[in-house]
Amino acid sequence: MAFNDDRDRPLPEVKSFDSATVTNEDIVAALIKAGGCVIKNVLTPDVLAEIEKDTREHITADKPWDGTFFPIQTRRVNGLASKSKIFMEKLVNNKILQDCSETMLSSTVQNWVGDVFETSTSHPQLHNTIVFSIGPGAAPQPLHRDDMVHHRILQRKDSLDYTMGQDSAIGFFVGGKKTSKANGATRFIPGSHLWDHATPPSEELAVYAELEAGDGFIMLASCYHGGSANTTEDQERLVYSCFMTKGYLRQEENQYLNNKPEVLNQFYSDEMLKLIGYNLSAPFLGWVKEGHPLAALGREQPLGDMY
Ligand SMILES: O=C(O)CCC(=O)C(=O)O
Ligand SMILES: [Fe+2]
Repeated sequence: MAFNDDRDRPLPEVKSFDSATVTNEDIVAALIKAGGCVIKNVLTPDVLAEIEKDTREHITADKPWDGTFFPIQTRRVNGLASKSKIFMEKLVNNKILQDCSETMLSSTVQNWVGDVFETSTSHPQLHNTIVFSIGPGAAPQPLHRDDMVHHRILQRKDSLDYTMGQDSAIGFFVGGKKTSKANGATRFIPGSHLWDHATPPSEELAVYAELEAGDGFIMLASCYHGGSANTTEDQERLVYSCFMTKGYLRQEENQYLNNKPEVLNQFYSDEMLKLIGYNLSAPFLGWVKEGHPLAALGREQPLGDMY
C-alpha cells in the first residue's frame, strides 16, 4: 500500500484493556496495529502510595532541566532501582510489560562456531526508570520518538508487514495520579511506529493517553509521543515510567553508574538483577572477568561457554 504522506494515513483505534483479563496476544496485536494501548488497573492505590513515599523527596529535590526538552515545571526522578523496590517489583517486573517485551524485543540467532550452528537468545533488559511530575503552567514537550537513542531509521510499513523484533524498546507509563488532557497526559500518534523516518510528527494527529491513577499505557519506542501542556492551576501530572530494551543494545539509563551495586545486591534476587542489566546477552555480551556479571556481585553463577 502506498502513501504520499504518512500523515494522511487513517489513525488506528487505540485499544483499552483491563489488567485482570487482558492477554499477551491482545497487547501484542494492539501494539502492532496502533503502537500503544491502555491497560486499566495495573497498580493498586496501596502500591501507588508506597511508590510515592519512596520518591516524593526526590521529586521535590529535582532541579529544572538545563535545556528545552523538558519544560521548567517538570521534575524527574531516575535511578529507581536503588530508590524504590516496590517500583521495580510492581511496575518494571509487571507481568504484562515483561510478557510483551519478551515477545517483541527478544532475539534469537544462530551462528557457526566451527562445525556447530550455535543458537543464542538475547532477552530484554531494563532501559530506563523515570518518574515525571509536570507542574501547572508547563508547555508541551515536543513530539519525538524514544528510539532515536539507538539511531533507528524506520521505513514506512503497513501493520501487516510488521516484523517481530523490529522495535528496539517498549515504554510503560503508569498514572501516579489521574492524568488528563488538561493536566498534561502523555499524547502520542497512533500508528506512527509505521511511519517513515522522514515524516515529521503532527500535533493534530496526537491522541491523549488519559489515565486514572493506577492505569498504564504501553507504547512502542518508535511512536511519536511527548508529555503535554499542564493547563491547570493546581494539578500535578504524576507518571511512573520505565522502558525495556533489547538485551544487546546499550541501556538509556546507565544502571551501573546510576545505582550503587551494593544497594542492588542487597535488595534483589538474581532474576531482578538480570533484568536491571547484570546479565549476559548471548552470545558473549557483557562479561565481567571470567563470565557472568552476577558472579562479580558474589552470586553463584555457572561459567562455561556463553552461547
Ligand atoms: O512525560 C511524559 O508523558 C513523556 C515523557 C517523554 O516522552 C520523555 O521524556 O521522553
Ligand atoms: Fe519520550
